[in-house]
Amino acid sequence: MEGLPRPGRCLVMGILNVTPDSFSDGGLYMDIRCAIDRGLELAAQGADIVDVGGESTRPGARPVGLDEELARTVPVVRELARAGVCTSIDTMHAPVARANVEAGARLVNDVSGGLADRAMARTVALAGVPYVAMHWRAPSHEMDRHADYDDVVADVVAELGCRLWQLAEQGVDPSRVVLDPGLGFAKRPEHDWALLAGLGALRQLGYPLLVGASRKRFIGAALAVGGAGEVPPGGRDMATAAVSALAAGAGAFCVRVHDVRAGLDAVRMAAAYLEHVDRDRDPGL
Ligand code: PMM
Repeated sequence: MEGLPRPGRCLVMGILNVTPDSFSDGGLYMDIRCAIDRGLELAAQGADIVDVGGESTRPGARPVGLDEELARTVPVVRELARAGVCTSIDTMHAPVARANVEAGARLVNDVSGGLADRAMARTVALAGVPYVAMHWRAPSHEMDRHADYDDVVADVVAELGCRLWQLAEQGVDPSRVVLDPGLGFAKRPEHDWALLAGLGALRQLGYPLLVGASRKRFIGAALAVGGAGEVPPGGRDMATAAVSALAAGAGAFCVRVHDVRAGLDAVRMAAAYLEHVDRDRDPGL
């Protein structure tokens, strides 16, 4: 996609949460210098994009004010961009997206797909940068109450299709849109697995797909064996890499991960695998 690296394989987006309360790295990079160093480290480890976020979206999380979100993200994005790192801004708020694009962010990653802030579509259209529109139903503090689906894959395809239509109406260039099924957002583990297994159906929409599975609860739950409780977030990186390989093997355009080294190995394996797939025998790939 224009404006983003083109390594010839699924992209790896490294996660950098400048928040006190994200579910797995909250509080680690609240200091701006620590956050910048972490961003540089992710880039050195091979992240194609470093995704900077200043507001936690964990289930139950409360919103932060715009000033706080700006203060957490803009200095980090500016410094990383200055150092030549391709950065994205993870925000639901148009003013935060705008300020970070001005500071050098090359992509806007909006977990609400434009639903949380009606000014987002126009802002992205004017900025002319790639835009990740994720499937979203409700703010974090109430999203668990919205996890009802008839057929989660069909419902997510339909709801994203509706988003695409509205984004195009507001001037967002379709060639700059990346879609995301929104794993863990108003989804229970069985929904996350169905969406992962249904990436082929999502690809039918005709847009590149981003998959954000890293360390999420459905992975911790699947790792729990023999009645043991969920494996905590810090113990989910190898399993996340396996999921990244599955997603990239199913044609994902980008995976969003905490452990960049493992994620990069995973997408490289998927690329090697896909090179050997006989598309005449398996036209779905
Ligand atoms: N998940 C989180 C935050 N931002 N962005 C996209 N596009 N897709 C996701 O699945 C996603 C996201 C929440 O997780 P974090 O605490 O690891 O950032």
